Amino acid sequence: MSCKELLPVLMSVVLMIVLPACESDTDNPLVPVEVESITLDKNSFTLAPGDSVQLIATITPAEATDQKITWTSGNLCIAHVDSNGWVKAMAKGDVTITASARHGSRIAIATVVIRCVSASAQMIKPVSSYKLQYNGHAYIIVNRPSTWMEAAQIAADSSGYLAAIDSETEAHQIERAIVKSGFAFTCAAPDGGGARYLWIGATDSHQEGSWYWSSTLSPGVSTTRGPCEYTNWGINSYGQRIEPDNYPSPGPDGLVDQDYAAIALDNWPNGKQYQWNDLNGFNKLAFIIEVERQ
Ligand SMILES: [Ca+2]
Ligand SMILES: [Ca+2]
Repeated sequence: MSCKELLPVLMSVVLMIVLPACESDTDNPLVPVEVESITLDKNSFTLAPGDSVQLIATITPAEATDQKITWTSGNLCIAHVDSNGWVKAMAKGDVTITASARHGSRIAIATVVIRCVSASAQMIKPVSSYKLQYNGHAYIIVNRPSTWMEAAQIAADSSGYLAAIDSETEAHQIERAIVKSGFAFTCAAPDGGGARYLWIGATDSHQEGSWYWSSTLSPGVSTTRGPCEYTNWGINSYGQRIEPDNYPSPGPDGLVDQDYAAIALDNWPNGKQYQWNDLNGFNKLAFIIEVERQ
């Protein structure tokens, strides 16, 4: 066989050796497969406050090496989302939930509308509330066990907000309303020394340690009224102010901060009756609504 005849034979032998090696590269687990896109099973949906739904994210291609998905809520006051895509509606409003992959370079967004379609929209029964008028405002003591978010929603549905206490005089009027209501309150907070409490409108859920009065005067609109200039946080028997202490306590998905204020009806280790404590917002407590009369 001449050199000319031998060349094609040699070429085919070389290709037979090289080609399988090239093909095997695509299956090599050491070569990363990049995420091209991420999609959600729902792009928009409606929930009632307190309801939950799971979003399912799909990464393309399915064999992408980095399968990590990060979930974020555009407004934690309106909805929370956990690491598995479970969305929990907290209060009325519109919010976007974002699933991101490939370190945030690929995202998918769902719009969630939260509105009252459940029992939380029902009007307060007179039997469970007591109203006191003071300085052009009405204070309504509602003896219905509710989370802080549920209480804030009921306050908004009543054209008011959870009580915002701006002075010692106003604090005393509220104490008077609590006493005159005659209710036998039974709702205690395990993370508040086991004392009984009523929710008021102060929260530091926007920024830890920065306490604001919440305001939900208009349905679907959640804003703040301003920083808490007057406060009445608990003082222990040694005269030390321990509260607000942001003591972590169990929530539905693990430990949560204490981001919502309540008035104590009993003494507790860090304070006395009618002083304030920051509590886990998932406690089911009675509450005080303030309504401005025009
Ligand atoms: Ca806090
Ligand atoms: Ca506390």
